[in-house]
Amino acid sequence: MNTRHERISVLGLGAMGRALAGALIAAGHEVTVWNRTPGRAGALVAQGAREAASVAEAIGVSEVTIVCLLNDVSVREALGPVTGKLAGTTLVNLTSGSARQAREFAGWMREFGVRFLAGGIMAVPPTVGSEGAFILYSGPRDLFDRLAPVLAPLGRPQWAGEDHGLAALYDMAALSGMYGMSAGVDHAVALVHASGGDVEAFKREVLRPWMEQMLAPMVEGADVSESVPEEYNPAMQATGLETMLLTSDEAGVPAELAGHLRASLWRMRRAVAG
Ligand code: FVH
Repeated sequence: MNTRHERISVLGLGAMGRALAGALIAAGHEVTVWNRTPGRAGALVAQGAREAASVAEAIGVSEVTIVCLLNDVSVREALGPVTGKLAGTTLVNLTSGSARQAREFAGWMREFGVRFLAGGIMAVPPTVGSEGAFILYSGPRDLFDRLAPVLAPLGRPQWAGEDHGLAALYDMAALSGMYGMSAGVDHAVALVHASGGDVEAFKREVLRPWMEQMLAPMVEGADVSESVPEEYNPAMQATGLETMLLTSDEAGVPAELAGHLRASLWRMRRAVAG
């Protein structure tokens, strides 16, 4: 995808905002940055960014403004005082939020005549702009089509639909999947560590090959039904999960780290009962 060069402002210079601004500068865009707390723009300015003294200034100088703050509340706090300057602007909000928050925010932007895309970043700061990175966008398709080449340096742009809540919904759902796996692998390592095992060897020789083997079938097999396929007998799985919890208790691993096992046990017991 060819990158078209534009004037782009980035509001928010946390770890993610800095990564986004850096990728846009590297792609040749004319980037203006703003952060609530001054003093975080130094490295970006050295790379060619311009630092705005206020949100209004940042929005005023660019064709597109990307917002990447902590949460929905912080975005409303930052934009609330400048709504009078928003008419006719184009805004992309990459701040994480819920689907309802995204829809309500889109309604708020509509009131002020803003062309608006909501987004969900499927990357972490070091992977922004890398091959596997992608960003979900929802909102008007024509706006997505216009901005996709401009935003491509951040990660592959992927349209989720006209409903502004969809990018947030898919983002939060995908993160839930990731945190579930993260909880599982952290617990696995805690278990081996607490029992005196060789954690690095376990990771390399057991955990990683096992996770790699199971990733695709796990995602394919994910569903919302209460039944479990015959080859994965739910009574057998419930017994296995009870044994994993027993092993965890025996090793003295905090019960809070095994919440994912209790979630699966709950599901298997329901399948057995149903
Ligand atoms: N970092 C990551 O791995 C994830 C990957 C997926 C997407 N998330 C989301 O990106 C948003 C920003 O995350 P971040 O990593 O940049 O977060 P921080 O480094 O904590 O920086 C937070 C920035 O937000 C500013 N801020 C906070 N409250 C306000 C406010 N009321 N008004 C204006 N700005 C505010 C903060 O400014 P300051 O504290 O430096 O003044 C930072 O710029 C986030 O939604 C992730 O879920 C990142």
